[in-house]
Amino acid sequence: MGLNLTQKILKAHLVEGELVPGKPIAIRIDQTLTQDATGTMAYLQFEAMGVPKVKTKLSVSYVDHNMLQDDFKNADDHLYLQSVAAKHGIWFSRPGNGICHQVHLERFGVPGQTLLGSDSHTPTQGGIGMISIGAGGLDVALAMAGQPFFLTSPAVVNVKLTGKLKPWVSAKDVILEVLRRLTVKGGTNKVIEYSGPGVKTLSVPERATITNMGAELGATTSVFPSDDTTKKFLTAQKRGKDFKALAADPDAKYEETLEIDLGTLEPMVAQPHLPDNVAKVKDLKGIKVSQVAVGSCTNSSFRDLMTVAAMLKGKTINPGLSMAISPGSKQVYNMISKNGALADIIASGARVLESGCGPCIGMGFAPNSAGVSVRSFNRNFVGRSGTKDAQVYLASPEVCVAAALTGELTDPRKLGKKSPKINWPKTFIVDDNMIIKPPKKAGEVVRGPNIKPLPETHPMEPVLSGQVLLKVPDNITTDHIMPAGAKILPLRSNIPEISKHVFASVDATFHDRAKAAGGGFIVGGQNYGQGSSREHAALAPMALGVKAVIVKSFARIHRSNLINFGILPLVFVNEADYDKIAQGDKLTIKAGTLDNDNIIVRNESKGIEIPVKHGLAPREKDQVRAGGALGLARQTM
Ligand code: MIC
Ligand code: SF4
Repeated sequence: MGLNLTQKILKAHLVEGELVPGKPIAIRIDQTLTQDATGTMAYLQFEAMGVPKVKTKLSVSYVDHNMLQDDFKNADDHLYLQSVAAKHGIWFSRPGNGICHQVHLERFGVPGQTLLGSDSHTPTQGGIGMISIGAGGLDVALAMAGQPFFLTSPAVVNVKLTGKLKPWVSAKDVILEVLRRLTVKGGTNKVIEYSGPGVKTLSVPERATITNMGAELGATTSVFPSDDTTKKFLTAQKRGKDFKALAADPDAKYEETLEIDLGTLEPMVAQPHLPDNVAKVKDLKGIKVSQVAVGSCTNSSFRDLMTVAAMLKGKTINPGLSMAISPGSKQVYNMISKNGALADIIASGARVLESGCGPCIGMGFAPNSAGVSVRSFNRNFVGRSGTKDAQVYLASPEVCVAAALTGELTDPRKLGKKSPKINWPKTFIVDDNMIIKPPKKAGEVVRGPNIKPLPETHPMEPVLSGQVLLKVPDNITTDHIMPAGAKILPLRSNIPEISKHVFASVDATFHDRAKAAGGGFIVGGQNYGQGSSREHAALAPMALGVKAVIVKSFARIHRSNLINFGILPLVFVNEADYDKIAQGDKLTIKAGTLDNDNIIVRNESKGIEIPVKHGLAPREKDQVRAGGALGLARQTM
């Protein structure tokens, strides 16, 4: 029987288990990436493992998230990251060089290899045929130390693309259509594999937009075949030697198949406040827009910014709004500046920001009160923009500029028959002057006062008791649990400080109540912990004494992060039992040694018993028992 592309790459990297969907497997990791907001913790953990040099083929540390530097904190983190990278054989992409996923695609991704990144949008590299997976920093640290990555063998969904996109419709509309059909939890433990004749009509950056935002499906990753288009892209990056043709066998089997005729798609948006709340732009009339932003790892490639420049050329941004642009990489920035496109953007009145994550993670350019912001980004969770009551719509660069010019949500097809045509250069401007190769001899690691030691972990107790500190509904994101943004992001390497902000936007009393109660439990609904890979959403609750989280279902990365930090992840056997626990109830959980997966939660306040399951693999049980993966890793290295 033929293999699909996912199976081929996983098979070539399999070190443990069988490729049967739902079964635990372990794979060898060729490359890792970190970014600064998750990287400090990842490298502190890597240092704690005592491994002198990384054991991967390539590890890269990027600085792209924390770039505001409104005091010493971010600058301290950057120096720590640069010095720790040099010491352990890690490449360092300096602040200003661009967003990790965009730069990695340009300079490092290799078809057929595996990549583990401490950022949920690591699957961007699926655009060139890599199996690239987002994970918590600790898992990435373990991969750098040469350990395999453990995951649930995924089911593979074939998205068969036919036809060709019509003018003004672009890659963002493709992934919005997939999100509309599968929803934000539809991809859990699945890989989304694209195939069909429509693939060759999409450029590499367009494919990368689609795989990037596959993260919003909760998918393990997404992947495209590596074909002539990939070869052209890599050759234009002067990396032709990294090319390898890859595709599924003609008789490959998939667990699910979905067909999308690209020619039938229309411009779409994800409405507030979830990426799967998708609607056609033409159906949304008269929505006044107060802000537009084009950038982020989803839509800030050369293709995207050239489209923006062509649409803005000779025009002025609507007086009712403000527009910002953040180029995905120094390469993109440099190219649009050399070919004059940047001048068209500047002349239109758009505000040009530096190359980095910027407004996508609330680092500046927050919308006005109750403002409507149309963004080419990938997440529109409540408050993520920095303004709690802002209404954020996610859209293609084309829809963004149409709004920027007209002042309201506008179908770009109204702007004319022909959409801008991009002239692709034969070669990109390749200049790696902002990437530091690991030196033979490195100096001391620099630790400023913002770098605090890792918090202590404690082995799990067989009986957990305490009160329900918080009860939350479905689809709670890591932005709810551990907000980011300009004020909180700089605290990422200081757990005692950052833990003061846990659940701050949901219940500002959470931190004080958790402290006063000496810890306790969290109860949640479906898809708890969706969104980012930030392990701080587990680390900080752990530091506040959270012992277990009981939910209807978990998002993949967050569940692993809870385990990594010794918090017991429990799932209701009967979802309706969610209603039998209230905030403030006292619970007793006899978890024992975790060998038995039929666990009873005794609700002491109501005098009832509720069955739950942990579903932990043997290795995960050891980790939870030990109070987290780091302690365990230290014992086994
Ligand atoms: C995000 O888009 O939410 C982030 C910020 O890139 C996170 C990582 C982080 O919180 O540092 C992610 O996607 O994993
Ligand atoms: Fe950065 Fe936004 Fe991409 Fe996260 S989603 S890596 S914050 S650009």
